[in-house]
Amino acid sequence: MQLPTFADANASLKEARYVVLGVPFDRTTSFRPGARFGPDAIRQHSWNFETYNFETGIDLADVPIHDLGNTEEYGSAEDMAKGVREVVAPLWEEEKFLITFGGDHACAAPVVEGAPRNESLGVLYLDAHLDFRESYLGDRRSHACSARRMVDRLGASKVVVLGVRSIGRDEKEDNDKIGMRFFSSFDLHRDGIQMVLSKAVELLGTEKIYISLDIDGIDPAYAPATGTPEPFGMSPFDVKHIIDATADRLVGLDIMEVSPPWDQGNTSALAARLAREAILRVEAHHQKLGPARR
Ligand SMILES: [Mn+2]
Repeated sequence: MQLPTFADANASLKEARYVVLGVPFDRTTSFRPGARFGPDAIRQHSWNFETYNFETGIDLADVPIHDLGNTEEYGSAEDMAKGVREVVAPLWEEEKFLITFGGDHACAAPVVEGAPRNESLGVLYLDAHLDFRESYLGDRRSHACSARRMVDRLGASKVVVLGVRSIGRDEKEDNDKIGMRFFSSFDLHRDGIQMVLSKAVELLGTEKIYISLDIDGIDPAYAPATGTPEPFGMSPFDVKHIIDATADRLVGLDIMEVSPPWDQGNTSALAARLAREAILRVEAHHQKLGPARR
């Protein structure tokens, strides 16, 4: 059987404005493995939705999307990071909107590292965990270190974490010195997503925003199929709002840690729907500007 592509990915790479990439790598998962199967499960579920979207008036069948397929398999996280950087660097150069499906969250840092260094780029990092360890289980490329690697690359002021509710003492102490900003899911529940997001975007102050979504940032009631589920999470509506409200400056998105062996389908469906939401909202912004401006 031919593996499914992402739904409505009918354009060639050259024509495409949106490019889907899978990284089937989960060797740094620390609890329940399986995220390596995430990319194909998300693709499969992407076919479950209407191509037409009533909120934006856009039909995804008319939007130039290309599915690059999956990267090769890698033996180590360091090899994975090198491989992913090589795949994504030319896509960043060509200003493609990159949608990357993991894989464990280790797969996200090299996507950001592949971006040109002169970009005014900020990351909204949506996660139950701070992922701020210098190294975890002897691996600097562990999924528990991804936000730290992005801070290494962009600087502490260019990454803001949303939805966090689990922080180790060592990463807390490190971050007290380094100063990456974060808003807990408790802040979000108390103040509302609109207020927290506008603060986060103001703190970043960048022309461009990249969203890195660990699906465990969303509550396990909505997204149970993940490696390290953590109660008290964000709602799918919160994440939809984050995507919708940043679409005018969004340049890419990854969705990591969907683990199909634990899924009854709802987690993959949510991931696929959020990826489609990002394409729809960014495309709606693009069409408003007109084809001459991007
Ligand atoms: Mn996480």
